[in-house]
Amino acid sequence: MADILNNSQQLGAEKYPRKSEKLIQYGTSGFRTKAEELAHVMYRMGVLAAFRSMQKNAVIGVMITASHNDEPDNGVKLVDPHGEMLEASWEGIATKLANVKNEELKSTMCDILEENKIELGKNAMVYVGRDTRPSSPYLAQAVIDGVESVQGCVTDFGILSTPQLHFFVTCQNTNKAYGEPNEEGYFKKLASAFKALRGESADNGQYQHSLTLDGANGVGALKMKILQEYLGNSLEVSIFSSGDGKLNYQCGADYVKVLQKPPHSMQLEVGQRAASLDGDADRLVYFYLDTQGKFKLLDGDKIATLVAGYLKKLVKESGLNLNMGLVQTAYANGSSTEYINNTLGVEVACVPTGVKYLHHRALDFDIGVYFEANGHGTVIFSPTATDMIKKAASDETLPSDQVATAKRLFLLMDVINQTVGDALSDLLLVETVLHAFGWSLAEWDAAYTDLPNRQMKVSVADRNVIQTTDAERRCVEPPGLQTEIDSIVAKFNKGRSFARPSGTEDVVRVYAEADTQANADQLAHQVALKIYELANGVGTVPSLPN
Ligand code: G16
Repeated sequence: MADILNNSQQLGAEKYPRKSEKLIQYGTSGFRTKAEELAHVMYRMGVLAAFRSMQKNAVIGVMITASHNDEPDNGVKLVDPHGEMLEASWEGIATKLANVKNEELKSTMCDILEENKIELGKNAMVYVGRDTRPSSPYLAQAVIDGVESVQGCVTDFGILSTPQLHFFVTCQNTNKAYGEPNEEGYFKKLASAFKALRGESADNGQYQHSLTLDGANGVGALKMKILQEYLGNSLEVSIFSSGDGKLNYQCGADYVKVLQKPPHSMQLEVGQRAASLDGDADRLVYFYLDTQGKFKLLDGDKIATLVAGYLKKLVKESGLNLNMGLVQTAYANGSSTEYINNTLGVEVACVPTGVKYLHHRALDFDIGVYFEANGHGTVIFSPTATDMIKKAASDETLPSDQVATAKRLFLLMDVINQTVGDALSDLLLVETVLHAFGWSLAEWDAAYTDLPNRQMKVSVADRNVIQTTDAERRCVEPPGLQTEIDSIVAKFNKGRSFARPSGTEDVVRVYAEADTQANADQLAHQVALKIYELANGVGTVPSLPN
């Protein structure tokens, strides 16, 4: 054992040394920063993934991506046995291992093994995937070296979307009950359920089966091309930003959501149905131009309400007694929450940012729908719900229309990647619901009108000086900041605003909504200025959005 750890420390120190004293934290979605600062973190996360695999006696995933961040950034996150994000208590372990001095690597590894009762030498298997960033192959090699340094085995899947890796891990750890742990298994499962749900006719009412897709110049564009082969004529997708430009640059779901405009290179016609993926294809937003040529965004809140409304209808028609809940974050538009409560009649829960929190809360329901406003989310069915739907779908004693609806629900479960938010699977889900309702995007959009809103970023010396509570809706640090925010908000009709430190970028994020766009902009700006003043702003003073 000592030999293995000695060698591992030596390789780490020689090939992937920690070169700076800068602290790096396991954040909203793993470690994220400039790619050149990450080699030692990757190596150490390879080691940690192998330890976690030994502890759980299951496959663990490691994804190398910085998702929506700019191309020079990169990141790494670990995927736990059921395809979920790494357990919270291990985030602290990961942060510790990533930050110890080179010469403390061995003793820290020993501590981790001892404290978690892990037997070094047990089989370890780690699945590795990476996005399309130029820095990703080298960083993936660092992870692989880390796993192998403690005698773990690796399956290197090369370029994958983040949700594909989650899917593969789940498939393998369920002995393939969830599907085949490879690309073919993934595409076949999604596409065949989608085609079965679509039936004979690809069009229905106002719904036409052609879609314009912004691939963010990332892995989503590559994978959509493959998915299209499995979809055949059931859905025609024209792909923009398919890899000819820089990743996430003037395109992608984050650009479209935050700036509330179409990707730079896309010329839209009135009514044309368009969607954007993000850099690792786990987020999805839709958009179109209305009859006045005005840009209209259908974000994660709109996707959640569309999907929850449809599922509620199917559950009712199938006669099954299943409860449903919808999980959001503070970024959810106030109008969406009101619509879910008052019109859909579905229970709403609010949790901090990060799919790990949403997923966890969604487990409390028979059917848990969770989406962040940025387009990251999915639907999960409890084992009881899965069982009941499966039984009803083949229960000959039930009326035939109830059986048919249960069959639909059963197929929908296969279109949905329940392991994590998945833009490609979510896209097929949205297309299925629109097809079933025979809706254009305008008809979908008509359910409720978003309150005008604005997001801003503020650079501060240390973003951790902002501490929040109440699912990030209120600041408790620095002292006095929340009182100031409250008095600014009070000046605006329908005003709401909050600030929180990002877990993926070195900024503080500000969200504001109000009765008009001008007021939402003003509100966001005034709160941003207050943060700049009270939380040691650095660089350019935030300016009014234009
Ligand atoms: C990640 C997380 C999301 C989160 C987003 C922004 O998305 O998976 O849950 O909403 O970061 O987080 P923050 O505001 O803390 O920076 P992605 O798509 O970048 O992986």
